[in-house]
Amino acid sequence: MVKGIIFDLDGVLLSTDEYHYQAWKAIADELGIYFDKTINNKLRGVSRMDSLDIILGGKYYSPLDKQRFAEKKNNIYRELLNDLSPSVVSDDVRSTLIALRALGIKTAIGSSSKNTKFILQKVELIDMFDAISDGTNIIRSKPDPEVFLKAAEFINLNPSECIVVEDAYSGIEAAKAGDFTAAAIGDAQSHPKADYKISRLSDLLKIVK
Ligand code: B16
Ligand code: MG
Repeated sequence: MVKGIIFDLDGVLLSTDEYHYQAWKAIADELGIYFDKTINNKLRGVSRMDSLDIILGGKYYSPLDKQRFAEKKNNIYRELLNDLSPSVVSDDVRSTLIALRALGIKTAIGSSSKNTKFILQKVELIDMFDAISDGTNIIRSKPDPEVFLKAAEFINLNPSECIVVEDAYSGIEAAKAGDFTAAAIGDAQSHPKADYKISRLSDLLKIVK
């Protein structure tokens, strides 16, 4: 029986994945490194520093330079986040969260992003979750299951009682490594380990009923 749902943020609840792409593209262009949406898909769910390593593809830069690039990327990203407002949350997302909570299902966030709480506040979604597990409370990012295991712990449920909703290959890997049921949306739909493939968040209501 499903007692809880753990949502990824970027690419699942919001289209902030597009902002991550634009910010990394600016950094890659500045460094003269080829970067496109296919490479960007490899960064989904992956921490900021690990994302930078993927973009740099083995090219050597000092730790200080890497720190500067990551900081610059985050500044560009935060600038783009200024556009966020409650109206960017789709009716499908908002109404699904309300419906799940009305069914007594616990809701949590499981995101690698250190900007999670800032974003949720900006779009006025923060009160829709019983717990938030994000980049600020983990050591290892996806595909390690830590962020989801913490989320389950925060809502006092076992992984077997929770569905993880993910748009990232790394997120599906993490969910399965943690013994969660995995629902894939967007890019993750082609992952062979996904237990469910959904095209919109409200499809979850058919799964839990
Ligand atoms: P930040 P998610 C992930 O969020 C993004 O998919 C990934 O592209 C990003 O690098 C990571 O968060 C860290 O984000 O730089 O904001 O701390 O998909 O797990 O919600
Ligand atoms: Mg994501």
